[in-house]
Amino acid sequence: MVTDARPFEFVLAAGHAALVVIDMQRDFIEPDGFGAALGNDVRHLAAAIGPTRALLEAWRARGWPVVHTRESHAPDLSDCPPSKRDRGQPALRIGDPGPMGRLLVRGEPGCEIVPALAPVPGEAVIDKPGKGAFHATPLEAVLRGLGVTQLVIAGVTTEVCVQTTMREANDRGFDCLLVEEATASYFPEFKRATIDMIVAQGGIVGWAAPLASVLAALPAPAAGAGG
Ligand code: TIU
Repeated sequence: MVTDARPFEFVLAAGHAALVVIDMQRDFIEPDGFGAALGNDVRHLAAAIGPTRALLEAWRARGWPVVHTRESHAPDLSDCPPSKRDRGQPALRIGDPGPMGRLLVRGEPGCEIVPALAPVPGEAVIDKPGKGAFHATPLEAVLRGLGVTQLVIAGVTTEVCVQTTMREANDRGFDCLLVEEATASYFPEFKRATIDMIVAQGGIVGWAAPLASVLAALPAPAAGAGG
């Protein structure tokens, strides 16, 4: 049980809680990617890498399900609505060539997950054209197929793709726990506000908890589980 979760304790369903790592891609975290092209200070996001890595190691050691998502588009941008590509006045738009390849396009270096968090064989990788990870993806079917009932969430950014995905998951009947140090925003005040609104009203969207209390709540790895 995660005892100091907000708004109250979270009872982890051993083996049925998937770790969902949202969009920890070079395009959001490193300089010269999509996040920077939108005018953001990307330095705020690196802090989430180490805590997310700790969660990955814990889940892998137990052989529990891990899912990674990537916000990404087909090379012909057929899955990118013009409203998304044309919005605002960014330095570069989705699909434009940048120092890490075409922004948010599948197969380009910038679209890849940062090396420290790279998926390992057996972990699902969901390419998502939207902010929410359930929109136009097989994520729900993948989770149901794995017998998952809970999502433990890490990733970026807290108020955009993380919050959207948690709301989508909530409506589909998954209990969601956001790990506070494993998520980040370009705007620290938005991270704080997002966590507050997730846990308000008796957990209207879900739970949030510190990394240490999540790790402390995990059962010892079974002999032979994971890697
Ligand atoms: N801009 C921003 O904060 N986020 C995104 O565009 N995508 C994700 O959050 N993954």
